Amino acid sequence: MSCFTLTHLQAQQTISYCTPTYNYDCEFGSEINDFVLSGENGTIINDLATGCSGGYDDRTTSGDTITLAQGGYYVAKISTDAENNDVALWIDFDNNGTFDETEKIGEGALIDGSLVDIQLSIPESATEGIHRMRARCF
Ligand SMILES: [Ca+2]
Repeated sequence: MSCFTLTHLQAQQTISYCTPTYNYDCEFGSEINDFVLSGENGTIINDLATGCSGGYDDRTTSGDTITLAQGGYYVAKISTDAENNDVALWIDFDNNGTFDETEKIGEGALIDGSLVDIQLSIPESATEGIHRMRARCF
């Protein structure tokens, strides 16, 4: 099993990613507050109590990178401050700057203030390299 390095982070500075717009930003606590994901070789994203910064929060400056394996299954622990929210995650495997439906790696429901396990699945066909991940509440 080969691995690739994933980042929601510093990689791909030359790729321009869209900034999502929101109907509700911080008004109902509809942000991702905590995000924890453990990958291969002890890599981890441990992004806690990030709060709300107007909807979209660019975490690429945090420097966290994580290594995930092709065909691997992982569990992200995610919290929101909204009463309930769904969350979905994507990885831009082809580095084309868009998060396509075929690049969705997981989705689930969040509950106010609780860390919830969200199952993630990395396709066997995932392209090796450095990629950006996006998590979004909706
Ligand atoms: Ca893409």
